[in-house]
Amino acid sequence: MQKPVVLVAAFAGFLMATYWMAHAQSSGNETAAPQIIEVSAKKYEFTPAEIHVKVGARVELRVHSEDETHGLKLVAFPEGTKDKSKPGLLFGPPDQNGKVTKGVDQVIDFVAQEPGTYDFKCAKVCGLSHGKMKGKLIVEE
Ligand SMILES: [Cu+2]
Repeated sequence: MQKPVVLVAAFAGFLMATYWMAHAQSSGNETAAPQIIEVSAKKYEFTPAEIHVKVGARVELRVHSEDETHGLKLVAFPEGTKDKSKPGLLFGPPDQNGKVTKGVDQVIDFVAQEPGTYDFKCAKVCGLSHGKMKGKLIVEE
């Protein structure tokens, strides 16, 4: 039963290489000051529910919860994309995307590399209408 382990290891290696390459490409943007966007979260909506940024912008979303713990999770690929080799959004610390810590504002840092519409949703099951708690990030040319 060696094979599955080898496959998993190979896949993990592939993911790390992909991540590293994606990151290497972004080094030109690292020094630019981020565009800070405050987002408030409460049952069951984000405000603003639609966020517009320009392509190439480095963005910092600061998600503050007004009632109980929520979290914002952004899809890295634009709606309708078939090419999953290069994410349209490049996250700084990727573990912050969708991370939820009670009582702590969430900060998500990314570079908007490709124009398109990116869905986001609540990352924590917060009640009956949790599934409806979502929004859109629109990256404009
Ligand atoms: Cu929720």
